[in-house]
Amino acid sequence: LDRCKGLEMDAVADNKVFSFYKHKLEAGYPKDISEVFPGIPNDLDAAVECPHPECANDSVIFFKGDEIYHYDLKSKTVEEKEFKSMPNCTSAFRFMEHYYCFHGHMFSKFDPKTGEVHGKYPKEARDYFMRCSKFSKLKSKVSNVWLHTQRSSELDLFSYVTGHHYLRKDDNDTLTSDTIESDFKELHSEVDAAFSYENHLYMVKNNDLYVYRVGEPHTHLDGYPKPVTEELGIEGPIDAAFVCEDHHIAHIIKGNQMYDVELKVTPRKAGNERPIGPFKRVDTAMCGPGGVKVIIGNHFYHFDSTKLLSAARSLPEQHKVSLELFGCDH
Ligand SMILES: *[C@@H]1O[C@H](CO)[C@@H](O)[C@H](O)[C@H]1NC(C)=O
Ligand SMILES: *[C@@H]1O[C@H](CO)[C@@H](O)[C@H](O)[C@H]1NC(C)=O
Ligand SMILES: CC(=O)N[C@H]1CO[C@H](CO)[C@@H](O)[C@@H]1O
Repeated sequence: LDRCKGLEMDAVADNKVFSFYKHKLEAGYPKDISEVFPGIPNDLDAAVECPHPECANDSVIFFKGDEIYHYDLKSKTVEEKEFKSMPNCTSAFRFMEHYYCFHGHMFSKFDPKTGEVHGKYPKEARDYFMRCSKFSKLKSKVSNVWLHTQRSSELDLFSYVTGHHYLRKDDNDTLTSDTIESDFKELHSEVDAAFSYENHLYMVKNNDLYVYRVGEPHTHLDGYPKPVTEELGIEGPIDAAFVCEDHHIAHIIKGNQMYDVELKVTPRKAGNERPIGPFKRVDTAMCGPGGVKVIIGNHFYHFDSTKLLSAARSLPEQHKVSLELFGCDH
């Protein structure tokens, strides 16, 4: 187990601490744990650094069985804590200011101050920490993308559906994969179109509309599915649907036409029919702070607004989904 700081790394094994600078063991090391980290026991399972302000003071968190020790690097004091909901960690890891405890091939994300685990954990590590291998396995054509309109950061929080799987990019770039079946039981498999509005996911499959309240887990609303014709005022199936930031309009693409549906109006009806610029059809589309992305196969095209999309006469620059939406290098 180790703790890194720039070019410096501390490793702990049995009862010894090894300190490396630029990959070379520093003079005087290894030293006893009791000398470098007084109050910390031998034979530890895991350690992770926790700098201020993520922990109250610059600290190292040590794990041994179900005991957890916060070691304050400056005052050299030890505080023993009980992290009740946390399993025993065999390894611990800090990434993008988030803390992960691994136990076997499962992991849990925890709050370093309290040890609380929020959300659906433990999760399968292999599904989360191997992003591009996962992506290439799911190379089949994208059928759907939806964006959460209630975003907590400028990052696009979106889900990307291929066949029976969907990939989700959220929480500061974490890429996760699940089956539609596991998280959206009522749907069984892929949907034609999906959009998110006021913390609900609207999924369209043929002429049925399914609505889920966003959460862990997502909950399917009673009374659904209902006919798309009644709920959105347009005949299914449709190809894509999206809501742009701060608007109450669902933009619906069907064939080579685009429609607007005012979500606050009842009964809802599809109006403002217009062409989708240079495209004959699309697989899906999404809208975020930067504008609209139209996705066809593994490529996407960007437009600053729906207006510019429908007015476009020629294809804009083509972008790769894997490279530019998922940060893979292939
Ligand atoms: C942080 O450091 C200050 C000063 O050394 C100390 O008084 C305080 O108790 C420490 N806080 C924690 C949570 O260890
Ligand atoms: C966690 O560690 C404690 C010892 O600190 C041990 O008694 C317990 O069995 C461990 N739990 C698991 C699930 O391994
Ligand atoms: C969704 C999420 O976890 N957002 C966090 C991303 O990281 C910033 C700073 O690192 C946090 O402030 C956000 O809460």
